[in-house]
Amino acid sequence: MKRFLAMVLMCSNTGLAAAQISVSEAWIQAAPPTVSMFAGYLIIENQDPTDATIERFESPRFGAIEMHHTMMKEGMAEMMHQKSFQVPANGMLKLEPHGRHLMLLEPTSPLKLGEEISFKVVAHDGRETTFTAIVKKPTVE
Ligand SMILES: [Cu+2]
Repeated sequence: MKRFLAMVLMCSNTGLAAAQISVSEAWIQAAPPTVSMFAGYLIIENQDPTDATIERFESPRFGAIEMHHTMMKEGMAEMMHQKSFQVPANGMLKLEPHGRHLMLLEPTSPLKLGEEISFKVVAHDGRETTFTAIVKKPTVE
């Protein structure tokens, strides 16, 4: 019973039309000032019992945002443009280096290290959420 109450309280924070997609660990790979194309990475979670099709990302900081998937083709890494990203029901999708990522184009001005940039992500069924991504150097693996 206690647990149920806690859940109700948590849900009531976001209201009835709770955003059932959420984003965490969003970051943008820092690049030299001459670069005008950036890669963004994040985790999208889908708390809904149906799959989510991510249709687009928006940010006032970029003129265009594409969804890409890096794949190996004959030994060469190639970026494939994706029309959407699928996030499984009650599951998550991780965008990470060497895999799926956001391609951030036409920045309004050079990105600064440590800058926090706001985004919106929209799914096919109208579900959307906002999030912030930080510009940082990749951690060495
Ligand atoms: Cu790309």
